[in-house]
Amino acid sequence: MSKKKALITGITGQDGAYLAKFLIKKNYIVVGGERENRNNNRWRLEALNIKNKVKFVSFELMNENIINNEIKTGKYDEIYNLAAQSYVDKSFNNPIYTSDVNSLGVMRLLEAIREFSSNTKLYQASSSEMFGNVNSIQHNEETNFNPVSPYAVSKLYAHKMVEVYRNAYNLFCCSGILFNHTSPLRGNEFVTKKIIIDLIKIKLKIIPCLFLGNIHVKRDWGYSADYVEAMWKILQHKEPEDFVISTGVAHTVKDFINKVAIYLELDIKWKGKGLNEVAICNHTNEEIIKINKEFFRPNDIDTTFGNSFKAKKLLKWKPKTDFESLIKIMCDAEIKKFNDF
Ligand code: NDP
Ligand code: GDR
Repeated sequence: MSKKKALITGITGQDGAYLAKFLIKKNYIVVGGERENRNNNRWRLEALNIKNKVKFVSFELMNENIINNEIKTGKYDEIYNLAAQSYVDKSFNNPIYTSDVNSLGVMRLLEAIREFSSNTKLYQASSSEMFGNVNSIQHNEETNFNPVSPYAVSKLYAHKMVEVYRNAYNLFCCSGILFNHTSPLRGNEFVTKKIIIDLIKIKLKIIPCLFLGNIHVKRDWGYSADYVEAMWKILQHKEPEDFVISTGVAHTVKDFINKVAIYLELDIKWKGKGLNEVAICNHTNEEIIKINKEFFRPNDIDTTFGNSFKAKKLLKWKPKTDFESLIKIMCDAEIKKFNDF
């Protein structure tokens, strides 16, 4: 049987790297779409030892010509659209750019598939952010959307367009509604990675303090390497459908900090409230975590966690890595980068 061929857009990002590794293991020909003129953007693929197993092509979600040419000539069995302006906080400062990339970019891709390659299956990276603040216990495929950021609205536009193209043109296009997932390959600005890096640096006395925004929000954190398997399974399902992918368990940012501190043997106690809340190191008596208004968002989601019953039932998918194991994997990977830890 001939090998399947997949295009991963956003291959240089966290999920792109893990998905590439997963598909290579499954014997796919993996083509990676990347933006031009980016420095050192293949480091994640190097870290997973797969850089030489991927064929790279130029890809920009804002460029219709590039997209049309690639879809016309690529003859892809599957496309995984992971490319996005993926930072929720940055979307408040750059709402137009975020919409152009995340919403219209997906339209360009859908149009190209409809016109030039209608047998190609498309996976779209939708987000739990689309649920926003809704009154439901655990969000599933039936939950209403109530997005509260430009990022979330841009993703919802794309999500709905995928549904429209599936129904109107009979295309095999689906969205995975993924809850927050992280890993050693996470971008450094996301809160999980930032906490681990800065607490290691505090322990090593490289920096005195970690500054954070709202540490009382609750998130459902999974492991990226587990979640890319769900992306693939969504495209192997007999019908094109959308699926919620999550662990089903929510923790506050503060829980995450406390677990990391224990793992790094940093003995901390909390004091104060609101903007005056601080964590003090019991060994040095110094304030090592402080709250900074700068890291609060104009709008944020208080609590969000998912129900992946449908994925469990129809895809036989469930997360393999729990919260504690995820923290261990991420801390161990980061500690390795500091010789004197
Ligand atoms: P990353 O931010 O790590 O990666 C984003 C990728 O998109 C990078 O490869 C980036 O390229 C690329 N990209 C950005 N802008 C463009 C553009 N204009 N044209 C082409 N490529 C572009 O994200 P993740 O890997 O964490 O997430 C993957 C996808 O899943 C994203 O769409 C994200 O919104 C979505 N998602 C992620 C979740 C998560 O918790 N990780 C949860 C739910 C959804 P470059 O290297 O050049 O910057
Ligand atoms: P998120 O991830 O917004 O969920 O988007 P992020 O790690 O940025 O924020 C999670 C929560 O932590 C709070 N927070 C802070 N966040 C950051 N980045 N920095 C801080 O200092 C800080 N302090 C508190 C945030 O307010 C937020 O509530 C990720 C991305 O991968 C999206 O692409 C994806 O769609 C969603 O997850 C699901």
